[in-house]
Amino acid sequence: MKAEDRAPDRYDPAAVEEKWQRRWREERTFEVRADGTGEPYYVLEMFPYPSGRIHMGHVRNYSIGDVIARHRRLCGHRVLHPIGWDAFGLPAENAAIQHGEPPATWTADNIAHMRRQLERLGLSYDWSRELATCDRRYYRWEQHFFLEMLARDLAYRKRSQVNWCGSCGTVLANEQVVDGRCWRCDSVVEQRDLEQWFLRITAYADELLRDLDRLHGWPERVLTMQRNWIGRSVGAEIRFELDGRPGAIDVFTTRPDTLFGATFVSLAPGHPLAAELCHGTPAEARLAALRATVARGDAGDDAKEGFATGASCRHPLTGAQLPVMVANFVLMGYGTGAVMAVPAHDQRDFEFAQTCGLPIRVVIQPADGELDGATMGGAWEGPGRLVGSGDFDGLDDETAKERITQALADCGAGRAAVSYRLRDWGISRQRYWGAPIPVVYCAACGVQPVPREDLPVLLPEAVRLTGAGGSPLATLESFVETTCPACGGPARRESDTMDTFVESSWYFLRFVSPWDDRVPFDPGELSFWLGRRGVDQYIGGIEHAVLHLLYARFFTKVLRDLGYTELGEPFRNLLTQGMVTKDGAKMSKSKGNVVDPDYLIERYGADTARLFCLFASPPERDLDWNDQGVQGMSRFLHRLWRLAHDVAPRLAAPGTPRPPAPAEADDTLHRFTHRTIRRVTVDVADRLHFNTAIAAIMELVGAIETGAGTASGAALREALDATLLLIAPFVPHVANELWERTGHATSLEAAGWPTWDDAALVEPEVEIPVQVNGRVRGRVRVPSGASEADVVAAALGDENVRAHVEAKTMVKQILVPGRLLNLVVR
Ligand code: ANZ
Ligand code: ZN
Repeated sequence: MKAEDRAPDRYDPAAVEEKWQRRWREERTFEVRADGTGEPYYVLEMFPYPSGRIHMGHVRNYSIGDVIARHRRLCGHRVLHPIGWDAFGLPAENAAIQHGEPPATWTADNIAHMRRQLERLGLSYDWSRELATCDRRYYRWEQHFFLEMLARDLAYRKRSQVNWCGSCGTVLANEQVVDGRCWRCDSVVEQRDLEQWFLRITAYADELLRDLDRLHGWPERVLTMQRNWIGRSVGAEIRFELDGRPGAIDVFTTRPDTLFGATFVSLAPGHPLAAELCHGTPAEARLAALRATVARGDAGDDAKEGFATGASCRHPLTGAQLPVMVANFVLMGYGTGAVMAVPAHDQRDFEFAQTCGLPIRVVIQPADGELDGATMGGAWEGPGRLVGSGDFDGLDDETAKERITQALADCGAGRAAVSYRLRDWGISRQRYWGAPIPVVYCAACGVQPVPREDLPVLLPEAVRLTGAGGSPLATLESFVETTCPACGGPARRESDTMDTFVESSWYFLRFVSPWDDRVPFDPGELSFWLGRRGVDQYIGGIEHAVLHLLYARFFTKVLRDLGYTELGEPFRNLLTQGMVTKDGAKMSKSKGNVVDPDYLIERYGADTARLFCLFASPPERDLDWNDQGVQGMSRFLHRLWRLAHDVAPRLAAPGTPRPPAPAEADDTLHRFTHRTIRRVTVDVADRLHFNTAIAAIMELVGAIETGAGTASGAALREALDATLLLIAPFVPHVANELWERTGHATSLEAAGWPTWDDAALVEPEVEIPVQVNGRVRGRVRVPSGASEADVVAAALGDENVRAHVEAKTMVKQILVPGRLLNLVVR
């Protein structure tokens, strides 16, 4: 034993933790390659943004992942447990603007600090796979994938209305706008017209939706959020010819059954026809005004505003003349940007019709009602039978949907259609600290991809960041000026960078071979760790339910179709952990209620910090910070330490079998040990209920304390070894130390996860209620597995039972073994 390996006899978390962390580092304990024995298991926590310091949310997230990783290793799995840095993004750039420090330096410093913090938590990462997305070796492949997507029309450029956050000075994807505000800084988002790069996620809408049904290991809540976000609607597209001029308005509706109730048609303010129809008319000014309110995002949810264009169109089946309106609640980005308005059966249309004095026609009559357009107080959106609908009268709404759609198809005025809420993913960001988009613009040849051999397009480091609007790279002539790969003439580089969510969409794949510069994913490592399975367990916050988790699913499918993998879904099992709160509020800098993990580690040690995060609440629930709770965990580890040292002299040598005729104290402890092994195994392996697992181990510690004086050395050995093995995933440092100190020559890891003996779970005696004619008259204790005759004999030994059967005739005896005896008498 080396001198520094000898920690003092009092529990000193700092010394113990340093010793084991050094050993794991020196022995590269957690480095794995795709070879050797053991079934592969890939556990991953959502990688952090290197903001500077870790917070309690990280500690919780990574502790959960580490328990799973360490438990699986003990079970004999070959475990891949990597970590990296989601290193591009706005804060680095803002820090640079404020303090003049280059984003690359700021980021590298933060990573160094946070890496040290993670190491101090004793997390069992394979550090040889550490990656940072701002590393050219990483984003080079991202640029490569972008070009492949470009070649397959999965990436494209278009001018469109985009979400603009003025305070972040950049465009946001739809997923990054929450209730009309920026997901990062909470400012109100405006609409701007910009040329942007998009990834065609809508080409995968159907598959993204369909495959949700296969994700049995995902929380129902996340599946629902994704389903709603993709928002598949089945209905019809219907054509309304314009009246007195060429052209037509196509609408998307989910209610073709209400076609005869359409009394006007509404266009989105941004619809090209709206501008065309209003051009040169008094409506032109109103259109401009309405567009402005929509662009500012203050078109309130309740105010249905709009106006008549003056133009009209024709009902496709009746030929009736219907006015064409513009309405603020019709969105350009959904369906066709136009709706057929059915005020009697759509509440928005109802309100709009009332403000504009437009007719309301009832065409669906509910089973028990007599709706009347003149008197109804709101739209009837429910089911019913058709009225006022010509040949379709009397049909129920579901049948009518099909029939009317068919009738429209027959006359060429419509067809069945599916619409998605999901929009293509706008990935251009007018910011510096991101992966350059690898294209150039040539006046003669247009958009040209950068040749593969010229990748990566390096992000230049010497950029002056001022915070003034516009893409910072655009001001750097040495970056922008280039030559066209096609004609050799002068060309300009794209100066926008990619959304950082692109990096996090595929990092879990790159972990299989982050060192490889020839291919993005080493085939052997890839098929071993991911194959068609995907990450076995992914852990992260619910806030990514649509953003990151949807993008990652999309990228996975694209990379599969590009031939890089065989994987259809990235994450087999997903655990969304709750927040860390203090006094009921989310821990956050702005609330000033942050507990610093460093303080916790210094004061109590990493094992205590981990144990608290895992014990105080089940992983999916919020965890409320509690000083007493932390102290309680610390006291428990001190208690465990003392107990191990107290019983150490009495322990039998490791592996000593139980004596053939054990004393009762031995048997009790033996049974308790095996019951605990089973409880903890079920909680950890199947349910991820770490809090109840820890509670069970605590009870076992209590049982060892009770049995310490009476149980044999073999029983104590069995119980203590099991305790240390079961608790090792939670508090690996102290568990390994005590393992070593209690006479084990081989490592705790080598011992493996304990298994229970079913025979030991059998209670030696059971209590059985005894019924006489169906009413409980007594209880007897009998050896478990006792025969019916024995149980009946015991029952008749009970005074009360005997009083109820005496002088009667026994008709029947029914024994439910181990549970109940029923005596039927007459
Ligand atoms: C006529 C109708 C009658 C409608 C009725 C509803 C009830 P989901 O379920 O979200 O897909 N709609 C279509 N495009 C729209 C747009 N760009 N902006 C705002 N509203 C739009 O909703 C589809 C329904 O929303 C469509 O069906 C259409 O109104 C409206 F009794 O058409 B409906
Ligand atoms: Zn050119």
